[in-house]
Amino acid sequence: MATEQIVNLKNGDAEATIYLHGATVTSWKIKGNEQLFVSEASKLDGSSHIMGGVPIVFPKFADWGGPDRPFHGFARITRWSLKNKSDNSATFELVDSELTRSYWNYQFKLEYTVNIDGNALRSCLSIQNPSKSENMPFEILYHTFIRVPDVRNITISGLKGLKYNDKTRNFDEFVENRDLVQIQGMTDSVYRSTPDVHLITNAVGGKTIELKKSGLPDLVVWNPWSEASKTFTDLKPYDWKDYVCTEAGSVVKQIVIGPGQNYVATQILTVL
Ligand code: TA6
Repeated sequence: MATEQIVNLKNGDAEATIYLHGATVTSWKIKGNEQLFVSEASKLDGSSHIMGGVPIVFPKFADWGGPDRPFHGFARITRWSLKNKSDNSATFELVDSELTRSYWNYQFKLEYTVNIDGNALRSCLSIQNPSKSENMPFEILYHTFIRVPDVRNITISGLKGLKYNDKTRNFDEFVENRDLVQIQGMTDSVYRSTPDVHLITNAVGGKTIELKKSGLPDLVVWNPWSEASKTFTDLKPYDWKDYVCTEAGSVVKQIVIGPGQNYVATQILTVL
């Protein structure tokens, strides 16, 4: 990897670090307290995606055509360019290349701005279709790893009554009946059309994190729990206790934008 590989932001009591590899936010601290989880087993040298922080899933979620196409798309395994930087904000860019077109034959331009302000981390992605004639279909997701003292104690609000597909049960469809979702075993659920705000309780320091989203109708909740955790080479066996993935995205239905159009997907995490 080129020598310049990370960007650091600072604003009062808040700090953040973003790797150019995947434009992945790997650290977000408030008064020195880390709010994101990155596995000690994660590769950080550009040879694979970063296991933790806020990786960007684009243009496809999960498996989209076997080993020849990177799981969760190519945005998280590609080096982005830094376009603008101030103390508390940085903007990154990724455009199509021969390699991206070999996976997915579309022209595109992504502009991603990360901003820290008070207790908030703001991630704003603009997805642009520069083509003069072709529509561009895609999926998008912030694969956010929230650090927690013990995942068994957290709750996630706003999911009651919603349909979800459970990857741990053949991807069958269920309706959520819990007021507050808890993680009590291996969890891999794709909730659709969720509200714009979810609260995650018992995060670092017992605080609540507000996840606010726009342009991102779905929420994926993932934790591999103890057994499956051991099958990931980029997780330590005990990591599962220390994080929950709450992933704001549009993955149930593809977004389609016309020639010259753009789409904006924003996530704001706030420690309340
Ligand atoms: O977003 C949830 C998920 O798709 C899970 O099914 C799980 O396998 C996970 O992402 C991790 O995938 P990764 O490629 O980051 O190891």
